[in-house]
Amino acid sequence: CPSSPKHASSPSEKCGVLNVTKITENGKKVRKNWASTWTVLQGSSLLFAKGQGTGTTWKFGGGQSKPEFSVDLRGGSVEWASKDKSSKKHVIELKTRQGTELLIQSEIDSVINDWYRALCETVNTHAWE
Ligand code: I3S
Repeated sequence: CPSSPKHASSPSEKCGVLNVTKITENGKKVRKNWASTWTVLQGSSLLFAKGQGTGTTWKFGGGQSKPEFSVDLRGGSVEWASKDKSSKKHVIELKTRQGTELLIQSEIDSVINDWYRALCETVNTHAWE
Protein backbone atom coordinates (compact mmCIF):
# COMPACT_ATOMS: atom_id res chain seq x y z
CA CYS A 1 0.00 0.00 0.00
CA PRO A 2 1.18 3.49 -0.68
CA SER A 3 0.83 5.56 2.46
CA SER A 4 -2.51 7.25 2.26
CA PRO A 5 -3.12 10.74 3.48
CA LYS A 6 -6.10 11.02 5.77
CA HIS A 7 -9.06 12.88 4.45
CA ALA A 8 -11.89 13.95 6.63
CA SER A 9 -14.26 12.68 3.98
CA SER A 10 -12.87 9.17 3.69
CA PRO A 11 -15.28 6.48 4.79
CA SER A 12 -14.61 4.25 7.76
CA GLU A 13 -17.52 2.12 6.61
CA LYS A 14 -18.19 0.93 3.14
CA CYS A 15 -20.23 -1.78 1.54
CA GLY A 16 -21.02 -3.26 -1.83
CA VAL A 17 -21.02 -6.35 -3.98
CA LEU A 18 -17.64 -7.65 -5.10
CA ASN A 19 -16.27 -10.83 -6.58
CA VAL A 20 -14.30 -12.57 -3.87
CA THR A 21 -12.27 -15.74 -3.53
CA LYS A 22 -10.04 -17.07 -0.85
CA ILE A 23 -6.70 -18.37 -2.13
CA THR A 24 -5.00 -19.21 1.15
CA GLU A 25 -6.45 -20.11 4.51
CA ASN A 26 -4.29 -20.22 7.64
CA GLY A 27 -1.23 -20.34 5.42
CA LYS A 28 -2.54 -23.22 3.29
CA LYS A 29 -3.41 -22.81 -0.36
CA VAL A 30 -7.07 -23.45 -1.12
CA ARG A 31 -8.92 -23.84 -4.40
CA LYS A 32 -10.29 -20.65 -5.90
CA ASN A 33 -14.02 -20.24 -5.69
CA TRP A 34 -15.04 -16.84 -7.04
CA ALA A 35 -18.38 -15.70 -5.70
CA SER A 36 -20.34 -12.51 -5.91
CA THR A 37 -20.28 -11.41 -2.30
CA TRP A 38 -21.86 -8.65 -0.28
CA THR A 39 -18.88 -7.03 1.40
CA VAL A 40 -18.81 -4.64 4.34
CA LEU A 41 -15.83 -2.72 5.66
CA GLN A 42 -16.47 -1.85 9.27
CA GLY A 43 -13.67 -0.42 11.35
CA SER A 44 -10.74 -2.81 10.93
CA SER A 45 -12.95 -5.74 9.89
CA LEU A 46 -13.98 -6.83 6.47
CA LEU A 47 -17.17 -8.89 6.50
CA PHE A 48 -18.52 -11.08 3.73
CA ALA A 49 -21.91 -12.63 3.12
CA LYS A 50 -22.61 -14.84 0.16
CA GLY A 51 -25.94 -15.05 -1.54
CA GLN A 52 -27.35 -11.86 -0.10
CA GLY A 53 -27.87 -10.37 -3.51
CA THR A 54 -27.63 -6.65 -3.93
CA GLY A 55 -30.38 -5.66 -1.51
CA THR A 56 -29.49 -2.50 0.29
CA THR A 57 -31.76 -2.96 3.28
CA TRP A 58 -29.98 -6.02 4.52
CA LYS A 59 -27.61 -5.52 7.46
CA PHE A 60 -25.21 -7.42 9.61
CA GLY A 61 -26.11 -7.61 13.25
CA GLY A 62 -29.80 -7.14 12.63
CA GLY A 63 -31.04 -10.21 14.47
CA GLN A 64 -30.37 -13.36 12.47
CA SER A 65 -28.04 -12.04 9.82
CA LYS A 66 -24.41 -12.87 10.41
CA PRO A 67 -21.42 -12.51 8.18
CA GLU A 68 -20.50 -15.78 6.57
CA PHE A 69 -16.87 -14.89 6.84
CA SER A 70 -14.80 -12.03 8.18
CA VAL A 71 -11.19 -10.98 8.29
CA ASP A 72 -9.28 -8.66 10.58
CA LEU A 73 -7.29 -6.16 8.53
CA ARG A 74 -5.00 -5.07 11.36
CA GLY A 75 -1.44 -5.93 10.43
CA GLY A 76 -2.54 -7.08 6.99
CA SER A 77 -1.52 -5.93 3.54
CA VAL A 78 -3.33 -4.74 0.45
CA GLU A 79 -1.93 -4.60 -3.06
CA TRP A 80 -2.94 -4.93 -6.68
CA ALA A 81 -2.65 -8.60 -7.57
CA SER A 82 -0.02 -9.55 -10.13
CA LYS A 83 -1.13 -11.15 -13.41
CA ASP A 84 -0.19 -14.64 -12.26
CA LYS A 85 -2.69 -14.48 -9.39
CA SER A 86 -5.67 -14.11 -11.66
CA SER A 87 -6.58 -13.57 -15.29
CA LYS A 88 -9.25 -11.12 -14.24
CA LYS A 89 -8.97 -7.35 -14.43
CA HIS A 90 -8.86 -5.08 -11.38
CA VAL A 91 -7.94 -7.63 -8.72
CA ILE A 92 -6.86 -6.68 -5.21
CA GLU A 93 -4.83 -9.12 -3.15
CA LEU A 94 -5.50 -8.93 0.55
CA LYS A 95 -3.32 -10.73 3.07
CA THR A 96 -4.17 -10.97 6.71
CA ARG A 97 -1.92 -11.36 9.68
CA GLN A 98 -3.59 -14.74 10.30
CA GLY A 99 -2.39 -16.18 6.98
CA THR A 100 -5.55 -15.82 4.96
CA GLU A 101 -5.23 -14.44 1.43
CA LEU A 102 -8.18 -13.19 -0.54
CA LEU A 103 -8.65 -11.83 -4.03
CA ILE A 104 -11.24 -9.13 -4.45
CA GLN A 105 -12.41 -7.99 -7.86
CA SER A 106 -14.89 -5.77 -9.61
CA GLU A 107 -15.34 -5.14 -13.32
CA ILE A 108 -16.00 -1.51 -12.51
CA ASP A 109 -12.86 0.61 -12.29
CA SER A 110 -14.22 3.26 -9.99
CA VAL A 111 -15.67 0.68 -7.62
CA ILE A 112 -12.47 -1.30 -7.21
CA ASN A 113 -10.37 1.86 -6.96
CA ASP A 114 -12.55 3.09 -4.11
CA TRP A 115 -12.18 -0.23 -2.33
CA TYR A 116 -8.42 -0.19 -2.85
CA ARG A 117 -8.22 3.25 -1.28
CA ALA A 118 -10.48 2.33 1.62
CA LEU A 119 -8.67 -0.95 2.35
CA CYS A 120 -5.25 0.71 2.18
CA GLU A 121 -6.40 3.39 4.51
CA THR A 122 -7.72 0.77 6.90
CA VAL A 123 -4.46 -1.19 7.06
CA ASN A 124 -2.52 2.06 7.34
CA THR A 125 -4.57 3.51 10.17
CA HIS A 126 -5.28 0.37 12.16
CA ALA A 127 -1.84 -0.79 13.18
CA TRP A 128 -1.49 -4.14 14.86
CA GLU A 129 -1.99 -3.69 18.61
O1 I3S B 1 -5.48 -19.45 -10.66
P1 I3S B 1 -6.29 -20.42 -11.49
O2 I3S B 1 -6.21 -21.81 -11.01
O3 I3S B 1 -6.05 -20.25 -12.95
O4 I3S B 1 -7.78 -19.99 -11.20
C1 I3S B 1 -8.91 -20.29 -11.98
C2 I3S B 1 -9.59 -21.52 -11.49
O5 I3S B 1 -9.70 -21.50 -10.09
C3 I3S B 1 -10.95 -21.72 -12.09
O6 I3S B 1 -11.63 -22.75 -11.40
P2 I3S B 1 -11.44 -24.30 -11.61
O7 I3S B 1 -10.02 -24.56 -11.95
O8 I3S B 1 -11.80 -24.81 -10.25
O9 I3S B 1 -12.40 -24.73 -12.65
C4 I3S B 1 -11.82 -20.50 -11.97
O10 I3S B 1 -13.05 -20.71 -12.61
C5 I3S B 1 -11.13 -19.29 -12.55
O11 I3S B 1 -11.96 -18.16 -12.40
C6 I3S B 1 -9.79 -19.07 -11.90
O12 I3S B 1 -9.05 -18.08 -12.52
P3 I3S B 1 -9.12 -16.52 -12.50
O13 I3S B 1 -7.99 -16.14 -13.41
O14 I3S B 1 -10.46 -16.17 -13.00
O15 I3S B 1 -8.86 -15.97 -11.12
